[in-house]
Amino acid sequence: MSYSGFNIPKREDKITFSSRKKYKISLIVSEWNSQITSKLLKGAVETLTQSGISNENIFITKVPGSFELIFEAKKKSKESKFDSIIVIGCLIKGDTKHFKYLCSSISYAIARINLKSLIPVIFCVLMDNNVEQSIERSGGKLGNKGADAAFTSIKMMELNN
Ligand code: DLZ
Repeated sequence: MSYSGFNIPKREDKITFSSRKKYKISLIVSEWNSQITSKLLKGAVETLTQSGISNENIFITKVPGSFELIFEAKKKSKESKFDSIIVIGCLIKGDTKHFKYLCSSISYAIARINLKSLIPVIFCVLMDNNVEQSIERSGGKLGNKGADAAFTSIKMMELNN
């Protein structure tokens, strides 16, 4: 597997594992390119539950496209119900200028939400040149970025605790 830059945590002890039962996580998922986002979601949920997060503390909200991740993340970050949020989307370059503006506005907006929010908002939005690249990053040769985002959210919740 190619190096993705992500540090996969080693096996955790029982105490670390059980201390995570209390964490509540919001997963906001774009339905655009759902053949990819559903795999990212699966990778995130499996990693969270395998790392000690309870199934009943994982809250999934679907939005139509990645642009709508912004509004939903803003709303959820103010609810004081969650310990972290993961936004999941997949932008694939097309023939119009949508890709360029969606990529920059979504990353900028999620960064701005993080500046104000008291809980971390983890960015799991693929921005690929073609669907093959997205397949590689959603459970293919380059791993599953949903799983990476889940590990990141756990690390950030533990830092923020
Ligand atoms: C319009 C659009 C386009 C062209 N491409 C994508 C994409 O690759 N991935 C994605 O998640 N969403 C795309 N969208 C939809 C926008 O995110 C948004 O849903 C609409 O512009 C409505 O606000």
